[in-house]
Amino acid sequence: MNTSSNLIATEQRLGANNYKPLDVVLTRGEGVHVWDTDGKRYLDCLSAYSAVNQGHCHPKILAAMVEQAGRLTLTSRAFRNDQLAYLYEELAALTGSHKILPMNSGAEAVETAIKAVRKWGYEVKGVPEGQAEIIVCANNFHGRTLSIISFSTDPDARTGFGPYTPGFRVIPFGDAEAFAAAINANTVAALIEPIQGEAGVIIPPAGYFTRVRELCTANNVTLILDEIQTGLGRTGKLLAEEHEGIEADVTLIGKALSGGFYPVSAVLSNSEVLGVLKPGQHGSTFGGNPLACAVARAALKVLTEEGMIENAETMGDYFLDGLRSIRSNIVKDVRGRGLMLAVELEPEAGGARQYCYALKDRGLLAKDTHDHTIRFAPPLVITREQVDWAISQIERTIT
Ligand code: IF1
Repeated sequence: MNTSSNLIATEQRLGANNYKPLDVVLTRGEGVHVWDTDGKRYLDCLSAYSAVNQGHCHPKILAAMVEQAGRLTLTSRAFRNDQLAYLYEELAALTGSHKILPMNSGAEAVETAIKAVRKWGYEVKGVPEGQAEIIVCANNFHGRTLSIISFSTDPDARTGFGPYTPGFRVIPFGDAEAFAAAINANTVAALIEPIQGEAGVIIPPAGYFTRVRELCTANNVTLILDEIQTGLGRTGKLLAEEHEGIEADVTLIGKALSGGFYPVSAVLSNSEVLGVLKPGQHGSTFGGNPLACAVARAALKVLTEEGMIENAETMGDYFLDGLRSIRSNIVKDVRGRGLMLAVELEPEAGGARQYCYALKDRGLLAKDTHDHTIRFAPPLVITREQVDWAISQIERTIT
C-alpha cells in the first residue's frame, strides 16, 4: 500500500465517520494549487469552502503568523494584547462597523450574534423575556452547533440531535413577501446568507435584500447577514451586501478572515446591538488572541492590497462565461457571482460526485453539493490562463 491508502485506512479505522471526503490526500499548497502525497498537482476549486481566498500558504500571512507565534500567541481576554486594537481599527476602516467581537469559528460568530440580538430585543426593543423570535431561511447553512442546527431544514444536519432550541421561524429564501408576513412584534432579527452556499449557490432575486432591509428598518428588526462564506472578496465585493447597496446591522465573517491559517471569525455591528453585551456575558479563551489578530490583519491586508477582490470580480465573470459556453445535455443550470460558482446537473446525469472524481483525475478539485450540483470556488488569485485550463477540464468531463 502506498502512503495515501495507508493514511486513508487509518482515518477510516480511528476517525469518527462524519465526513466522506474525496480520496485525495493533500500534503502541500501554494496559491491556487495543492499537491497530493504522490506529488500530483491539482487546481483547488473549493478553497476550503472559501477560507483560502488569498491562496494557499500566502507568504505574507505566513510571515505574520511566524513572527507573531515567536513573540506572543495567547493572553486570554483577562489581559490585553497589542494586536487586537489594530485588528479592530483595520476592520472598522474597511467595513464601516462600529463594534467588533472576535471569535474563532463561523458557528461561534453565528451563536454570538444570536445571543446579542436576543438581548438587544429584550433590553432595547422591549420584547417580553423569553419571547424573542429570529427569522431564518429554508435550506440555510450557518454551522453545526445545537442552536444553529435547531433551525436547519436539512434532515442530515438536524435529525436525531434534539431537543432543539426554540425561537426561530423558517421562511423560504428569496421571497420578500414571506419575509414581510413572518415579522411580528417579537421579531428581533433576521439571519440570512446573501447567497446560500451549501444549498447550491442560490442567488436571491434582484431587489430581495433591498426589500428585506426596508422591512427590517420599518419594523425595528436587526438584519444579520452571514457573510462567513460570501464575504471577504468571494463574490467580487468585499461583502456580498454591496451587490444590492444595502448595509446589514450585524455582519458575520470568518473563514478567509485568516486566509486559512487559523480559525478566526468576527461579529461586526452597529454599536447598539453589540453594545448590549457587558463584561462576563460572552467570550472565548482564544477569541481575539494576538496570533489570530496578527494573522487576520495580514489576511485582510493582502486581500485588499493585492487586488484580489477586483480579480474575483473579473475572473468570476470570465469563469461564469466559460461555464455557460459549455454545450452539454447534462447541464441544467450554471450560476454564480464573483468566484462563487456552481454547475447544476440534470438528475439523469447520475450525481455530481462521480464528476468530482473525474475532475480530480484531471487535476481539478471541486466539491459536489446536494447530489446534483458542483461548486467552483477557486482562490481569488486565479489567473485567466488557469480559468481557461479549468474550463477545458470541466468541459471534457461533462461533455
Ligand atoms: C463543514 C457547507 C460550505 C457557512 C456559513 C457559517 C458557517 C459556514 C454561510 C460555519 C460553514 C462550511 C463548514 C464545512 C462545510 C461548509 C459549507 F457545505 F457545509 F455549507 F462552506 F458551503 N455560515 N460552512 O458556510 O462556519 O463553524 O464551520 O467555521 O465541513 O461543515 P464554521
